[in-house]
Amino acid sequence: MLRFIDAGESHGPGLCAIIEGLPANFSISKEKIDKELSRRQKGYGRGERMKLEKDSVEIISGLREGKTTGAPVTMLIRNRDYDNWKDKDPKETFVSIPRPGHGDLTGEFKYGTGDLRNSIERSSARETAIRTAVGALCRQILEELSITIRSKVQTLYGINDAFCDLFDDGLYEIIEKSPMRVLRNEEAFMSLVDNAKRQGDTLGGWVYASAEGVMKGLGSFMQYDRRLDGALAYAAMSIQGVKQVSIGNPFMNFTGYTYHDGIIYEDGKLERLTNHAGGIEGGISNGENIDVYCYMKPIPSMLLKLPSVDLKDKTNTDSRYERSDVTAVVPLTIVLENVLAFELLREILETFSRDNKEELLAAIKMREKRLGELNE
Ligand code: EPS
Repeated sequence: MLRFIDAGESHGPGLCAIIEGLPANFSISKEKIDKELSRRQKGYGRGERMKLEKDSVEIISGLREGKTTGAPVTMLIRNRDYDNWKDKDPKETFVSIPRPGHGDLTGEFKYGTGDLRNSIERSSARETAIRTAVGALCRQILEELSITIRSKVQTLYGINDAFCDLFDDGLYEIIEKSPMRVLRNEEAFMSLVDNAKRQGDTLGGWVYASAEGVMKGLGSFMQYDRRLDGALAYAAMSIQGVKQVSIGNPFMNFTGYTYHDGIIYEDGKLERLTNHAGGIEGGISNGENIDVYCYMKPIPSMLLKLPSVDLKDKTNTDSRYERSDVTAVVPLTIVLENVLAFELLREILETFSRDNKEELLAAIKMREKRLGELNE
């Protein structure tokens, strides 16, 4: 079983994760993980914090000579901003007015520490840095299995960007270079961000990620908790700020006849004429691209004030402002890619359950052989 646990606070010394269940003998590059961390930090609409951080991972266990050994891998990302926080007086960082939309108040309902700062620190989307690192390690194993994951921003505040095939290299190059990670509507999206910023407001939107090369037969309909779509939706929904998840494009309007993906036999393979199902039928991957769309709500920290209550004396007041991004849809694309990488590797190991690279590759080959799709 592949699993991980992470820890760390937004303004504490750092974030860390322990991943357990990785097969042995896979080469892992720290530089590739750092590249994903840097992709996550880019994007238009980010606040001041990203100017302070320059995320980089330290791998402190589980690799020997750059390869997995089967031992738990421990990763650490230090918070540069910690230097600005470590000597602060707890009275200075104390918070008693919850920001609506954040975990400030619900965290206090649950943990009752008396200082909302504790909820703020752990519920922060800063945690997505370490989740990205975990996925970035897993996607290096996926690469060896010829699985690629790509993403783009699809909508911002209800405005659409063009739909496109993310595996068209020419188009994807444009998306990768765009500060909004869009194909066509970069200027319109950037001016939406500028306007929201001027007004002290924030924006949400949909992002789209797709995985190409995922083998047939991951997940199962045998039990509700083994369905691949359920697992991916759970993982995507657990990213901070995500409120909706769709497997397959949620912006289309179909009848049964126009929705379902016709089956053809071509080049020695069973394939589909379309992929409206997003690559999953009956909770099992069908070999088409796995398409996941996520909607992120507008960020709840904003200059505009919302009604709130000072918990010290229960007086009605205005919400407090904490430094904030205007939108985090751009980093969400990268987080989603890497979250999906972890989940897909977990599902692969669930299905093929092997302890090292050679045995895993052999097991996958055996499946392809049964399906008659092995090109030897
Ligand atoms: C976040 C608030 C901001 C974001 C942060 C998530 O941080 P700060 O409170 O330090 O200004 O920048 O995101 C990150 C630090 C990151 O690495 O993505 C929040 O409240 O969720």
